[in-house]
Amino acid sequence: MKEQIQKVFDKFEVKSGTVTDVVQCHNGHISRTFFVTVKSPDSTDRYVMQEVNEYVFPNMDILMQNVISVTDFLYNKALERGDDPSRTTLHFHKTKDGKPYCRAEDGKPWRIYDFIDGANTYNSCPSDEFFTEVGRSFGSFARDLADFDATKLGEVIPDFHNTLSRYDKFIASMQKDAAGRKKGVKDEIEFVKARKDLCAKIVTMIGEGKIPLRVTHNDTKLNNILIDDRTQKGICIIDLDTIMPGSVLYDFGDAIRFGASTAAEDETDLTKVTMDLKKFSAFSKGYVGQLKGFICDEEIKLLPLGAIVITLETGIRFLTDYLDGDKYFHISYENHNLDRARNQFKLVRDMEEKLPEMERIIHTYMR
Ligand code: GN1
Ligand code: MG
Repeated sequence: MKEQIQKVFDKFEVKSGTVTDVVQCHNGHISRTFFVTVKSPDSTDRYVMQEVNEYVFPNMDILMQNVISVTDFLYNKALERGDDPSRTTLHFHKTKDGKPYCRAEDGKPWRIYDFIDGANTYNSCPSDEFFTEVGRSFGSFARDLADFDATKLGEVIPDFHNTLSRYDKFIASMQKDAAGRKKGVKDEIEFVKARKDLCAKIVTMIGEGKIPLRVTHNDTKLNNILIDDRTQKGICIIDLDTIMPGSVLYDFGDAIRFGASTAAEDETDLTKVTMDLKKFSAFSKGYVGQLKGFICDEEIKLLPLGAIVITLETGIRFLTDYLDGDKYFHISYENHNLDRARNQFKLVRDMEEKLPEMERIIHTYMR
């Protein structure tokens, strides 16, 4: 691996040196990410190198244009408020011929950015206060992007959080049954079909202009935020590939889906999978606290619905990929996508029961 990484590294306009250490990060389900240490005669530097998944992101030029225009924008925001942009914004390097990514010998696209020291990502929350801080960070990120010009953004994945179109794609995959797996997932198929109306709810409200489109992150998993080791504050939002016009309902919801679950996304003992209302409340406190006055009351009221719909959508996407033969998400074993789908559907059931309580909690933070 080191040799391959070195060859890719040498294509970039960075301080030259020898790759001495490569550690793969196994958080993401899409691209391959590596933490890379490079030694030169007078320093040791660390970078993050990523091989981007072109099945998911077929237009690398648009993808990187989006990422660079967002990071440039956030860099200036950080400067304006007196933050250190090298710790609060990702800094991507160009190739020696001035491009934001290069191609390795096998044709796969790679990019590189500076590693931010003294900070880490988390896959579960050590405390409720921690999750309030995560909510605050994602909320302030949404505020930062409020005046970003959406016309500068290409649509990297069309209909990314259009839950109804996700439903239609699922029906099409089910009918095609490419991997011959349909017969084994009858209950799951019924579960989804019974919720077609739920899939349409947010999309319809957006279409009717009842809730606005905003520039959103669209992948607000807990592990997409860097937390400073010393201060335990969220310092930098990462994984900017899906920044597009969207709804805050989905960003709020996705953070809850992942961070307020009492189990990992692929836990197979479903008795362990519930939505923790204390975690829900903790995140809402931070998120709504930042966005009150910035977004409409109507959007705030609908945040709990966002949590249910995005959890359903994510489960549908896992199940669709299972039916398609595991083409989209990385898997570690044969039924991984099915286990993930079942896990998400269990979470949907639990959230459906807890909806009145979620709404009550949100209400207390609106005042
Ligand atoms: C993918 O790459 P990662 O793991 O942050 C996916 C998200 C899903 C998530 C489910 C581009 O995110 O949409 O919610 O898996 N990203 C893309 O864990 O499809
Ligand atoms: Mg990620």
